[in-house]
Amino acid sequence: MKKIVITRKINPNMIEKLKKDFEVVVWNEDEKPMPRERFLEETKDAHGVMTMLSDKVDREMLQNAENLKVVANLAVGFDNIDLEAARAHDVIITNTPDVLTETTAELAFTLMLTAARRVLEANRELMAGEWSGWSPYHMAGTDVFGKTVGIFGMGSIGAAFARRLSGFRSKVLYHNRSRSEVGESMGAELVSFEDLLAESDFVLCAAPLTEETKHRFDREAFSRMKESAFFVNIGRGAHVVEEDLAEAVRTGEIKGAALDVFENEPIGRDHPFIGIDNMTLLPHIGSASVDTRNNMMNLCVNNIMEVLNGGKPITPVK
Ligand code: 8YV
Repeated sequence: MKKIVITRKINPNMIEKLKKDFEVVVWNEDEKPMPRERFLEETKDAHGVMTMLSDKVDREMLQNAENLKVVANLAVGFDNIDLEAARAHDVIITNTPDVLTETTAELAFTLMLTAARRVLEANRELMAGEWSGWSPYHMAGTDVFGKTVGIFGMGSIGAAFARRLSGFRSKVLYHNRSRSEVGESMGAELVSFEDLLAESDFVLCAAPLTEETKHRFDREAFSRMKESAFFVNIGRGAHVVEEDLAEAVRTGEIKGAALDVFENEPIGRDHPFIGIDNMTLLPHIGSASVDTRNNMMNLCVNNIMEVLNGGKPITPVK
């Protein structure tokens, strides 16, 4: 029987489905990743693996896993995977595009509105019993309606975000490696990175992490943004030089930031962002709706089954 390793607790129905034809090993601790040693040990004789962002599929792992045919990553991003090494070892890599697009765009919108309207600050005040009364500027925030929004990375999530913005009559700018037809069909205008920063009231980072985009949002980038602007990130934490962002928000160089992703996750109380006002921070929940997570898992399972049964992967990473 071919062996499949799953590195987190997933929907039991999907495990049952796999168990009909395969030997399945599941790491059952919910929030803790499978330790590296165990990952290497279990994948040594595995034919298929379902991985999460926290599992490094690198040269060492691929060399060690002699029978491996397919790695299904439970994410649209695949910066945890060495694609070149996978190619060299003839291992197919799949991801979960499309099924998480709308859910992640919703979270990006939630972050933007939450930061703009000071929702967390207002909630904290009320919960602490410190709401002393109404006054004209009490918790007055920033409108999103009619503002200029810049999208860095006009992939499917960027485009789903731009579609939502049409209801807010926003001017939409974008910066991308290439022109995006779908983005432009929604009225978004391609601009340079510098113009995106200088003209936007809200900058959304929705790009995949590459060598080119790593640490692109640094001190200089934040200094180009308006003092009244917000930075929103649902891409990857490593797009940002986190110390520079902390400094920019702390000193009022930009108005605020709303982030779902961090360079080294999970972050703890000692992270430079903790305790800064105007920081809206979420624990990487962009695609975390029950329906979407089930759809992502299902797609991973189907990708593994297709490949191990001699078929073609449904959503291979190219
Ligand atoms: C994943 C994500 O849930 O899809 C991505 O790239 O960042 C999230 O949707 C997370 O990475 C767990 O693997």
